[in-house]
Amino acid sequence: EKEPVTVLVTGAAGQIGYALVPMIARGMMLGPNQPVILHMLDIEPALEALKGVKMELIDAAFPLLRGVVATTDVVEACKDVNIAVMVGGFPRKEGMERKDVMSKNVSIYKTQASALEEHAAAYCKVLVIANPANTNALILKEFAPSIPEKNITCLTRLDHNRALGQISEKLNVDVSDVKNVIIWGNHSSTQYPDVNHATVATSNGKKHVRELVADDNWLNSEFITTVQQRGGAIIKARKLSSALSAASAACDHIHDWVLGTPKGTWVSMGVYSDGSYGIQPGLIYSFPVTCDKGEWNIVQGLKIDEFSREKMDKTAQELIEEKALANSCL
Ligand code: NAX
Repeated sequence: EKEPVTVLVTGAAGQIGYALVPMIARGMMLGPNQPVILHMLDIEPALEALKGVKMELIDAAFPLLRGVVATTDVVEACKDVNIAVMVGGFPRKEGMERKDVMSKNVSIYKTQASALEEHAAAYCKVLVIANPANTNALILKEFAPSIPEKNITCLTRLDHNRALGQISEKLNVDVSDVKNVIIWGNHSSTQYPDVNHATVATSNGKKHVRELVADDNWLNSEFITTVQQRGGAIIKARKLSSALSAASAACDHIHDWVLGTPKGTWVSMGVYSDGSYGIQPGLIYSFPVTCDKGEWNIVQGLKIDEFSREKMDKTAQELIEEKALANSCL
């Protein structure tokens, strides 16, 4: 039998955490034959709730779950972890300045980066979900220099999946037949959901989404804003932010990273920019990637038209500004 993989979930007493930990324990992140040990970290005010989540995990008798740690001690939480899913952070509250929120998150991500740096297993893979996700990941990278930069990523798979969902609804096709949308840039409302390379598998072979959706106007405006603002629409409807879809996307992200993307398919991940597509190196920017043997690679050579270029640069600009703001908080 396989050795268990240790997965850290920070902010595990929160809403995404509550949806995510059972998915991990069921094998949705690492596959149905991979035993897991869960490390759950939260802060003191949430400790009782966190203990409740641990009780429920025990009560669910998940066959793959080989151990659960519920703690407020960041060192204990990070000990020997192979995969770290960073969901905990400081949320923006009404009336708070952007700089104040950034400053709180910079300080959280500095501390947690150092703990991962010292205590995680070698080659630990990190996924940052907490907002501002791209910039939190960048801070984590700066303060965990021994973790390879290729191992530090942020979540834009939810946005990617939302884009697949919108196309599937529009064309009334199975979502699994829609492939190769792209989310470029920041996990924020400046992200650019791009369908120029997206396809749908049909009984007559593979067709381009642009060919099937006759309405260019919808693709160039409503589709983009719907995906960009989907998070807000969920809050309006649920009075709470996305949780099950975020948890599911987190599983997809790690699943594909570790186990590989299917041939001919790419996914979107926030990764450390190497200058591909003219995006300034040193940002965590969402690109189309394929994964193989536990490594992602940016899909190269896609044609970028003027419409896309402008949107890709605009979201990069926002990340440059966020990076400057984060640096001013150090
Ligand atoms: P919740 O407020 O329900 O949960 C957050 C949890 O983090 C709480 O239990 C809190 O006590 C804990 N926490 C706070 N500071 C911590 C620290 N220093 N160490 C450990 N735990 C800490 O939020 P939830 O709805 O679960 O969302 C979590 C984060 O995901 C938020 O930052 C949110 O903005 C972000 N999101 C990111 C998405 C993405 O696609 N990248 C989509 C969903 C989500 O909005």
